[in-house]
Amino acid sequence: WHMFWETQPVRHYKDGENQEQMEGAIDVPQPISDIKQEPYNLPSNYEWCVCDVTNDRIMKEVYALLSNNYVEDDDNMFRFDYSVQFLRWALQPPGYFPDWHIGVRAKASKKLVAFITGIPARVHVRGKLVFMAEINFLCIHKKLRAKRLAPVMIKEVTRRVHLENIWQATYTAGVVLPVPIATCQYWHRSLNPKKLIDVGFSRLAPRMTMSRTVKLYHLPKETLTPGFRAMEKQDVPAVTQLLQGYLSQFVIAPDFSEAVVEYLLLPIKNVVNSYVIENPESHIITDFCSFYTLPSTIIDSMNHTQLKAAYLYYNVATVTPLVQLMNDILIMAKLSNYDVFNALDIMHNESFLKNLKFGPGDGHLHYYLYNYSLSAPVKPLELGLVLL
Ligand code: MYA
Ligand code: JJ1
Repeated sequence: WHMFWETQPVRHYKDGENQEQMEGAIDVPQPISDIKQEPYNLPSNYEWCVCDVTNDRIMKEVYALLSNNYVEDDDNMFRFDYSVQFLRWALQPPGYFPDWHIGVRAKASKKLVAFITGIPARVHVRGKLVFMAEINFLCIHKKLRAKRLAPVMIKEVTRRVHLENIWQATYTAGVVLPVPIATCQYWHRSLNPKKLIDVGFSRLAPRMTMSRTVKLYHLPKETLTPGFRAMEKQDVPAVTQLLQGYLSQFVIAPDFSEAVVEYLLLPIKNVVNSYVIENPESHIITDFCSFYTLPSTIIDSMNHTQLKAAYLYYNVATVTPLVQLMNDILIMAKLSNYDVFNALDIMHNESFLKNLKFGPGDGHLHYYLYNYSLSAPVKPLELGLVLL
């Protein structure tokens, strides 16, 4: 029973699960003049603030809130540790709205106790181009949980998105809400198996020794595909073309402009790594792959405090086999000292996961749309969208 979600324009479990559904917006847009002009009311001890992500002092507060209170695995052993640099990058794509970076502060102490963000994005949904908000980083301080603050924050971000004449949103969560459009699984490829086992991220397989395990996950010291190199600014048009061509086959996929590709995919140290394959003769860019950096805090560990994880971002293989491209990106991540490489079972990822010794994780990621109903659920392999 979902007291809040029942009231929202999302699919509900009672909606004929077996019947055919309409496809498209659930509620029609309101006239902008009908949208509530004032923020929603918070409990009286709290107030709204806009978190200016360009301000170092404010980003330290956001970082402190998230690094201590954001998403953990099912056994509370690891917690996402998004860096300030990463958050700045994720929250300022072309056309972003500063007032979609919403904080809640205690009135007396001014301490930041909750956060939610939106960024604008153009997303293709079964061929239709839809202007959306991507909602992320919803976080409430552990001491303020279960007080029904999340619904107020979601309504407030919704109001601010509506004020920009945007009526749909997409978001992902580790929890099941009404109603996922798709449910994906995380897969993990050990790069530093000894550390992963030491900290309880993975286990020694039956009848395996540590030295056999280290050997099993060993990777070459350099990439194998001729022409593999870091993406540069001059590659933006070619990479945009590759992505647009590749992503058009998926039911849900971002509509990437050159400006967005330049912003999201040009390498930034410890934030996003992108590579291309440039044909040594023709100099044509034939393939592309990328990952982003999202470490986790190891919650109670003796020897280690942080797990360095790479997450597969976007990939396009047109000439090089996808497994070979992925093998090269694993080599790059290993050379850059990442402990683990994570990927979802979306797009064509299934085709290389087992081959390259990824194993299934215990975490799932559910994808959602707000105010948009799909006529049928989507398979993970029909998803072409990665949220940060
Ligand atoms: S997903 C990451 C979410 N963050 C975390 O998991 C961090 C750790 N957890 C927390 O900080 C809190 O537990 C949160 C809930 C903040 C998650 N998405 O205040 P409450 C519903 C949506 O008493 P708390 C991400 O960032 C829950 O079912 N709803 O609960 C994407 C219940 O409603 P109902 C959620 O535990 C976020 C109500 O909240 C989530 O103190 C997308 C309880 O509220 C969740 N992850 O706080 C947000 N978890 O009674 C939606 C619980 O109905 C965006 N709930 O079951 C929608 C689109 C908006 C824009 C639209 C524009 C057009
Ligand atoms: O990282 C995750 N699981 C790990 C650690 C499990 C620790 C015990 N719970 C895991 N490890 C096994 C690795 C092993 C390596 C060798 C091959 C076999 C596998 O499974 C999981 C994902 O699997 N992560 C989480 O649960 C974190 C939360 C995920 C939901 C994210 C929500 C994001 C919302 C923002 O939009």
